[in-house]
Amino acid sequence: MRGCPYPLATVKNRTFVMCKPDAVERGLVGEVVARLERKGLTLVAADLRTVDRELAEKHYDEHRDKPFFGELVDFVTRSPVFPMVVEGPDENTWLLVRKLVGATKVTDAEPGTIRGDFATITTENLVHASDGHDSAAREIGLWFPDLG
Ligand code: FUP
Repeated sequence: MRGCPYPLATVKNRTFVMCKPDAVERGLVGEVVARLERKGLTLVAADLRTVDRELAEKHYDEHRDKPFFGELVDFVTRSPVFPMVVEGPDENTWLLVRKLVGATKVTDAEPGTIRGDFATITTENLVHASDGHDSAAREIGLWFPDLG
C-alpha cells in the first residue's frame, strides 16, 4: 500500500469484484452491478476489457498448481471481463460482496445469491470477488494500478 493516497481504513472498505466472461456473454453485467448497488455499495472503478494470459495467471496465482489452472486461465481470457473496485461503509465490504456472490461450487450456492440464481456449472460461476483484505489489496493493485 506504499504511496496510497487514501487512509488505510478507506482502502480496507474496498474490494475487487469481476464479472467473468460468462457473465459478460450472457448480458448479466447490469444484473451484477444492480445487486451491488442495491445493497448500498458504490463502484469506484470499472471497465470492460480483454485480459492477457499474464494478468490472468497472476490473478489466479494461488491456483497455479491445481489441475484446473489451465482451463481457468483459458476461460477468463476467452472474451472480455468487467473488473470493478467496489466500496462500502466499513471494512466488511469484501465479506458483504462474497455473501452476495454465493458459494464457489454451484450446488452449494444458495438461491438469492448471484451464483445461486444464475450459475449452473462451477467452472462458469459468473463472478470473482476477493476473499479478504489482503487479496482485495493485491487484486485492486493488479487490475487497477492507478488506484493503488
Ligand atoms: P472463488 O473465490 O469463490 O472464486 O473460488 P476459488 O478462488 O476457490 O476458485 C476460483 C475459480 O476456479 C472458481 F470460480 C472456479 C474455478 N474452480 C474450478 O474450476 N474447479 C474447482 O474445483 C475450484 C475452482
